[in-house]
Amino acid sequence: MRIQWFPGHMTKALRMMQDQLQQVDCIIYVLDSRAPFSCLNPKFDALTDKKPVLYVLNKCDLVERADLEKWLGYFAKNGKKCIAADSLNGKQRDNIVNILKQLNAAVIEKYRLKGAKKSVRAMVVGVPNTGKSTFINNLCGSKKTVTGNKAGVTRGKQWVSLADGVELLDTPGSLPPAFEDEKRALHLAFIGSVKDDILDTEELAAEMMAYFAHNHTDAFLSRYSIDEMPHDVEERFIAVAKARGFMLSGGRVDYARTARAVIDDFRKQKFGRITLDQPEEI
Ligand SMILES: Nc1nc2c(ncn2[C@@H]2O[C@H](COP(=O)(O)OP(=O)(O)O)[C@@H](O)[C@H]2O)c(=O)[nH]1
Ligand SMILES: [Mg+2]
Repeated sequence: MRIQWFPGHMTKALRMMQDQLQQVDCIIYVLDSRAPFSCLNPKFDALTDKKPVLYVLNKCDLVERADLEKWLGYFAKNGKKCIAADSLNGKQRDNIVNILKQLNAAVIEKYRLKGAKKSVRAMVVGVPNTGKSTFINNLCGSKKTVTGNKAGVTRGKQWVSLADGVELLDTPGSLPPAFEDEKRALHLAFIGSVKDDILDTEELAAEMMAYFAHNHTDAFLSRYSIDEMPHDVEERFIAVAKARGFMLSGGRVDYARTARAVIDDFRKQKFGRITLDQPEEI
């Protein structure tokens, strides 16, 4: 399945981030814990090469602790500052403010010597739907930015001030203009970082079921009370349609509803806590 989604507003967003780079002291790079590697956008390298970076494995509530630990270890091993976050329920504000202050100690000292009362400014970046706006709202303790469980909710730029001398800049998510690795593109589509409207739902569901033929197979089978994973795509659709009551008259499958159900089940964690990317695969 070829996935490409790089609308004009993403080019604009990247340009805006580049323009704002002079104004910020550091970058907060928000990744989805379910697919941290796929969430790394080479287009952000121009930003992360120039400023200190805090990687945030957001939505950590959606994955197993052991998988999360593996990713935290991976970043630490590569000398990168990385933390896990649950932006819906986490109380992470003080910790993150501290980390940002450590990360920016040199710049804070520079401001202090100059006698300037300046906040530390962080630009929050990431591919769509990783929870950038929710993360910021969580830190602020109020809904300062617009959020939504689909790609492309945040438009334009939004500065938000934290009380403790830290300011955050929310940005719209941006994907790579093209994917060299189809697997990464698929994982982003699975987690809702690619706008669903541009995806062929049935094809996406077929890819998802192919994923389950090799990973977390038992979770898939038990969700739909299937004994054994069918070998071909058609049989898989039929099995799920039967389980969910999506068979039409004459024994035909309602492909659209069946596909939608599989995708929604994945996004609602009905197959459990799944980490799609593994550090050892990099
Ligand atoms: N389970 C869970 N959901 C989250 C978390 N952070 C954000 N979300 C959800 O992810 C979706 C996208 O969030 P949003 O902040 O709009 O993402 P953005 O596009 O990166 O700004 C929303 O439905 C949020 O409720 C988290 O830590 N855990
Ligand atoms: Mg947003």
